[in-house]
Amino acid sequence: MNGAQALIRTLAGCGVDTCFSNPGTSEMHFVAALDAVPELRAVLCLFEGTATGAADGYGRLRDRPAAALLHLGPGLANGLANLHNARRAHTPVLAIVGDHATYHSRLDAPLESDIESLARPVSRWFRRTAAAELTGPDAADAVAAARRAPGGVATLVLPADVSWSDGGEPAPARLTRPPAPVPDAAIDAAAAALRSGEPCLLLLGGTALRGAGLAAASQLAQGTGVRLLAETFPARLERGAGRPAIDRLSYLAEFAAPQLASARHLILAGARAPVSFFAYPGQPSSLVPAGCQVHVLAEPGEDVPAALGALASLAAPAARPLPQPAQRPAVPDGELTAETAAAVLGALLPEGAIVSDEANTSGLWLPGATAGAPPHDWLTLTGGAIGQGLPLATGAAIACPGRPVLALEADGSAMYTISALWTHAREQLDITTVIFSNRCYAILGMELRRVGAVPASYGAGPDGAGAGPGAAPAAGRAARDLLDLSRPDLDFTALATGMGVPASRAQTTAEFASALGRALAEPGPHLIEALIPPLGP
Ligand SMILES: Cc1ncc(C[n+]2csc(CCOP(=O)(O)OP(=O)(O)O)c2C)c(N)n1
Repeated sequence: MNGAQALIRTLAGCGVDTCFSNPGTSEMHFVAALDAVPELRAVLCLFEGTATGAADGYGRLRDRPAAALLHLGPGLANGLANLHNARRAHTPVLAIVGDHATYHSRLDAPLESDIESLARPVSRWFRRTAAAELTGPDAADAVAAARRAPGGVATLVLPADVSWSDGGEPAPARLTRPPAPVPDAAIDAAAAALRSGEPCLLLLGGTALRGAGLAAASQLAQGTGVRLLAETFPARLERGAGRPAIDRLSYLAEFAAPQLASARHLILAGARAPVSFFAYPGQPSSLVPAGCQVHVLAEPGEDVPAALGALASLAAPAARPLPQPAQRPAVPDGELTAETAAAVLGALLPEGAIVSDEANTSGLWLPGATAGAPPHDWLTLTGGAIGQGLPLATGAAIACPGRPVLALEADGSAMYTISALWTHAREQLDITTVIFSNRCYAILGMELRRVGAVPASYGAGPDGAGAGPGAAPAAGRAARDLLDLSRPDLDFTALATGMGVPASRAQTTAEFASALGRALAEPGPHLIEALIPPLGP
């Protein structure tokens, strides 16, 4: 058995059943070995950012790693932004980077680069396999490293001669230790804060935002009056009718500050102490209010749901969680806007849906409109690196074949990894993509003023059409052009059909509702381009 065969058999034995791949010459023995091991499904992605984002989506749903097969340093580099998002999500991901043969590296052939330096910042574990006999053990170690709570990216570099040399032997799966229990002292300290009589806020993140953690948190809120908030960008939030509802901390510091202002005790459960997404001149970077004491109930790598359960038994033993009632908005009429589109989505969201949310400014109304929809999972942009949504949906659909997936995409973000649509078609994934086509980088139009780059008083000027919100004439033509996606207008229906995804365009709320209804009723991928005005002045 050669090294590549041993590697693939080890992966299959460790429960890795999917490899999102964009191979090159150095991975040809890996590719050739796939047919002998049908337990590992290889999925072709046409850009490495799709492969890594799909592995993230898969891992967020399955809690075990998929692999992403990447070609040397440049292939890894193309996949880094979504590995960054996966790192922030604490997703178990296995990045396999093919490399030149060991003896070839010193010749500095064109694709030679410092793979380790590229990989380290996103990887919690890194190894270069030195010989065919080591591919099995190294692969088993890599999977275990990716799975270790709270999950992360493990990068294994596989030189071509290690792949093609004989002497490989599959290795058994390593035992994965369960998340560490939280020390009693942390639970007692949180309980004391809850008993203090001062205003308390419980900030939830990571695994706290799933069934057991949310139930315990809601029980605490009912029994003690502690306010609940979820981190701004959760990896996976379980929500909808019958589940405890929870608001997320706002992205904009000026909205987040009042959400936190009254707290005298901030209890962290799987979340980090809140900070402003960016620094703004004259504004504080930490969002912890002055005089507020921070208590770490549980770190992301600890058993967060168990800690919340123990705290609930101690501080609110008689209380019960409060389920969100089932309720949907009516389908509105008239002009299609981000707000009416959200209402349509709330009205039609199917039970068990997985939502990959990269709607950005057009997503403002989505949490409210979908709160009482049937139970569903919500995946967000954990690391702020856009281009995540379409790949994430790819991985989620492959992880959960029976569930409908919605990719809610801002147009600018969609373009980064638009080729993921081709994989949606190739694999016939049940993904409905909605493009919120506002034809600008709307958030940057706001940030231009928020960071003080142009005075706050500037609004859209008389010729501001297509220039984006906040991109007022006073901002200057050159500045406005960098935030404007028109000239030419992107035609997402043409892009989608060109990659095998049936598509339609909606200009009114009624058109959007009927297109969405059709797309959700039919299996397989669909795309709807929703033409909406940008948010902002
Ligand atoms: C990888 C990466 N590149 C660039 C950015 C900077 N950036 C943040 S938002 C944004 C534009 C977003 O536009 P769009 O996705 O259309 O959403 P909208 O703001 O219009 O709602 C850009 C370029 C980023 N966050 N991540």
